[in-house]
Amino acid sequence: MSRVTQAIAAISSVLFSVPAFAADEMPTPSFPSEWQLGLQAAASPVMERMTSFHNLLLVVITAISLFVLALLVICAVRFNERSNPIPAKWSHHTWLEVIWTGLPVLILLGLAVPSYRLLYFQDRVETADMTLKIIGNQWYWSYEYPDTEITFDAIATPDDQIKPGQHRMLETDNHVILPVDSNVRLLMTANDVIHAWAIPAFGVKLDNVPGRTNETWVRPTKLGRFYGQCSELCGVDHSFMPIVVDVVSKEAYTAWVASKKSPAAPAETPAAPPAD
Ligand SMILES: [Cu+2]
Repeated sequence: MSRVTQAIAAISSVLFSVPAFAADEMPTPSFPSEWQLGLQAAASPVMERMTSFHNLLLVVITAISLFVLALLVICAVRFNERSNPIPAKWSHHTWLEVIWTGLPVLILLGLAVPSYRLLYFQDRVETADMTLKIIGNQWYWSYEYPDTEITFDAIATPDDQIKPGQHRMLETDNHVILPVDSNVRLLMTANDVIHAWAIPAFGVKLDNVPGRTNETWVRPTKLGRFYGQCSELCGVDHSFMPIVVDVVSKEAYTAWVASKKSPAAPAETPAAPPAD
């Protein structure tokens, strides 16, 4: 390897290094420590598709922006008063107008196809393995597992009770437990005002509206701990209702359900899931 390629490899490994695994899927600090540039790593089929759609859009909007910038520069340089003292008199050009109307329409229609496919893909799941009902309250979340009759609240852990390894303003006393590689139907509602349950790594963000039930779904594809926050301004403690989801193996999930149902079982939640 030449020195140049070695240098490029060294620089890019620093700039674009990603940890081999991320047990905790959460936002990483920005400059100067970790430089999170993109979205959180996808942990569901919906988020995988959202990420690739986002990457497609990024290419398209960058190309359009560069094209418009080039047109502006050409106009500014070639058609200013000094370099073009006698302006042309014509004001219409049929084919130019057809092109600059038709081309954006084609681009937008081209983007609408993958956009609508994704919209309907994330809307609901055909066959659900289980259901999780999520209820927003001022200012905590209630969870119900209708298949197992498990219910609990998840309340934010105050700053002075955060233990080492926990994340301030992202920790709750109870965690949502979900089995990996299972289709989970998510039903959302609220008891008081509108909240929104959001986990970026799952590509889920849906309003919890009092008096109605909204539906979406998630199929967690990675073991680990995933963080989210209420994403609809719901009052003074809106920023203090975080969401923690532990995705565990199907066996660990079954054991957790059994422990919640049996009064003798001491464990509130299973041990931290292994990193994937
Ligand atoms: Cu809120």
